[in-house]
Amino acid sequence: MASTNTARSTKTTTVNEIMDAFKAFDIDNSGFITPDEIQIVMKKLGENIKAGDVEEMMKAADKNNDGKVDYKEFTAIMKLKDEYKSFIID
Ligand SMILES: [Ca+2]
Repeated sequence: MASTNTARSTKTTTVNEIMDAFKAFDIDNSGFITPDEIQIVMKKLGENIKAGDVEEMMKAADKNNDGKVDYKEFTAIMKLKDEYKSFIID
């Protein structure tokens, strides 16, 4: 009888969690997160975020400089910034 090698890895951030967070930010369902959406969602979460903070987040996330954060860029920032994740998921 062959034994199957089932190596299980526990990821800190699952794809589903990232997808949920992305959808939470992507208010108009455009597939992109805009600075406006970041500001709205942060306010909803009770974060008193300033325009400068949004700018900082955009700078960090927007790798191709199109002024929007796509899912790929969002995934990268989520994996990088675990502290963002903790208050998004809460
Ligand atoms: Ca972008």
